[in-house]
Amino acid sequence: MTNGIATITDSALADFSSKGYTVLPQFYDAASDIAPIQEGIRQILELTCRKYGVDAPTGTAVEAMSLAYPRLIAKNRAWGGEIYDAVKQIPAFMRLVTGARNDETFTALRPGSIPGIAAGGYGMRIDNPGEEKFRAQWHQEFPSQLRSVDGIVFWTPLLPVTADMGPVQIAEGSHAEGLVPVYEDDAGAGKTGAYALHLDRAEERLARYKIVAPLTIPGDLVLMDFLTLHQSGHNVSMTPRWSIQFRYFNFAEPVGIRIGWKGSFAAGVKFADVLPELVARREDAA
Ligand SMILES: O=C(O)CCC(=O)C(=O)O
Ligand SMILES: [Fe+2]
Repeated sequence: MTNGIATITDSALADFSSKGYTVLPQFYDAASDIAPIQEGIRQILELTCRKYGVDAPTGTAVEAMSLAYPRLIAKNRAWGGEIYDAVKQIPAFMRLVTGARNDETFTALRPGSIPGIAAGGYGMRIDNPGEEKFRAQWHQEFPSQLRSVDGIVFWTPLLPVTADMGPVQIAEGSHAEGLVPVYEDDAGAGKTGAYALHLDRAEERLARYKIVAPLTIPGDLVLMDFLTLHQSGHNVSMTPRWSIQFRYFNFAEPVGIRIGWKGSFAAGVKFADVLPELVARREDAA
């Protein structure tokens, strides 16, 4: 342990700095930290199924997330958006996001930093089988979140993630690329905002790194550097992949100070207006 704070081991610190990510098994307590969030989701799904007259099992959180949610969106995809917006307002979720251990961990990974929680940078993903529109393709977190270059993504699952559920793919060590320019293209899938951003010369860059896709269970925490290349896998299972993500950043980082810690898409800001140097010229983009 470092500095007597029991949040992260020296080997995890070294891992994070060389690979641009690390997995902390059971960082959170599945029963006391995660189960109350799952129960909040269950209650919201129960209320929503009742409201729309959808007959689906919501007796347990696992049933609600894995059976009721797909049944609901099979009737009307927009009802899924209602759930997506609702669940991030569950008090137990906000308690997880704001827990002191998160800022202690951030400070251990970014010595001398002043941690901030990226506004609009916290929520839950529901990665549905076969759905491309909201799949996050290869990206660095910085252009879609801004705030500070040395931010860190906190990612933790709400259901056990199996290989066929398309776990997040991470290009190990790819934070070494530094800031990669991006261009916009909807990829023919109606993608908008951060989902429409493409990395400049993605294939050429990705070829340099090993791709890993850690399998995790509730309680496990994946931490990713804001510069690490990562993407959503393809969910080819029958079950939506439910997960939590939030971002911490560093108020003391010079670029963050220069841009006034501005946010990106979720804050209604066009990143190109904040950091024009990050925009790739289309003809350069392979
Ligand atoms: O969960 C995913 O599929 C993508 C996650 C991601 O890009 C993030 O948490 O920043
Ligand atoms: Fe991301």
